[in-house]
Amino acid sequence: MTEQSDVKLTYAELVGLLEAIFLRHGVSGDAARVLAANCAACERDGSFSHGIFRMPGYVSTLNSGWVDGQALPLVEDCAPSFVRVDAKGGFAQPALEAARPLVLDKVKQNGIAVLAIRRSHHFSALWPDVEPFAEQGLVALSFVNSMACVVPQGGKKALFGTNPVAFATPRKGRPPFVFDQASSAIAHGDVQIAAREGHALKPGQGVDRDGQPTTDPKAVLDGGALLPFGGHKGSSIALMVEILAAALTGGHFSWEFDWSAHEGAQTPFTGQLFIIIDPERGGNASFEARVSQLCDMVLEAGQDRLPGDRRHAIRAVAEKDGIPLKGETYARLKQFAEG
Ligand code: NDP
Ligand code: PYC
Repeated sequence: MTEQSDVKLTYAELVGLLEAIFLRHGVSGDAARVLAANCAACERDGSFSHGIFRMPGYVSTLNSGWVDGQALPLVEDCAPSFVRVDAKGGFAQPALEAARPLVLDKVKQNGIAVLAIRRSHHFSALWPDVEPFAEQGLVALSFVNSMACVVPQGGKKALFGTNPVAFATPRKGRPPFVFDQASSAIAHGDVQIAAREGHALKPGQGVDRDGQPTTDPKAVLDGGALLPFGGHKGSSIALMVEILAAALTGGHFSWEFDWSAHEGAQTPFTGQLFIIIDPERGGNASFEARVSQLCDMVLEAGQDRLPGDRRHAIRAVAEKDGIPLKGETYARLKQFAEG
């Protein structure tokens, strides 16, 4: 195999390579392990806008001093069903890991827990944050705000982040049902990919720096903005995410942080909220079977596929054949890891 030929890595091999990159760029051992697993899972599952495509952004952000890779999250037990975490300028996923045992304990005791993370950087997909809860039989919702690049419906000024919402629930006989979607018409990562690969956006996804509709991803990235999905409805969901992920947690709104002194910084410095529910407390012993039945009905009613089906199909192939990487991408990752 030459450096330029395409390669296939196992999930464990990709995690190891990404972990080495995080460690080499100043991330603590615990955080490097969590971030590497998260990013490798995105690549394995075909979440390409948040897989290894993001590694140069992680590296340039760490080099810029904008994020603290060594941050030790402070977990506070503040009410029977409420956990707060100050991520102290570090990444959100290690903050979630630090809080997980207390959150699970509260769900067990009380049937529900809220986890509010503030002063955190989230640069990934949300499904890896919620899916593990559903694998443990719990229902999980999460909200994160990002950087101001979305104009409210009918507005001119980018105010909201791309603000995704993710939902996960167990279902009988199948992997959890999970959806994970931005509240913008397209994720910022996909605009970057379209610009790199020379694809046009769909009409209704973005505006240029003069507020005029455009399908040119470069015009969106060069002073333009994205639109919410579904007009005023997506705009309200983006607003709700700002309230839950920032106002409620004590994190920054998407327009509030200033990273201009940190050249190369790309990770939004905001907040994240989780709501975790034990469905058994609903008193319906057949909850998981009911979810499965509903999913079947959606397909029977004519929907092509369910959210998560594409990811699981790509995951199954990757688990059998390995995770494919372009040779030049692999070489670049090795360079990040080894210098
Ligand atoms: P998509 O529009 O690609 O997909 C959204 C959801 O819909 C997924 O669960 C997907 O399942 C499902 N889906 C897609 N197409 C269909 C279909 N035809 N039928 C049924 N279900 C379908 O995602 P977005 O572009 O909105 O977001 C991409 C990623 O970007 C997300 O993971 C999000 O978390 C991330 N993001 C992160 C941000 C951050 O601040 N950290 C900010 C914004 C976005 P499947 O995966 O199986 O295709
Ligand atoms: O794809 O919109 C996005 C995004 C923002 C922050 C991380 N991903």
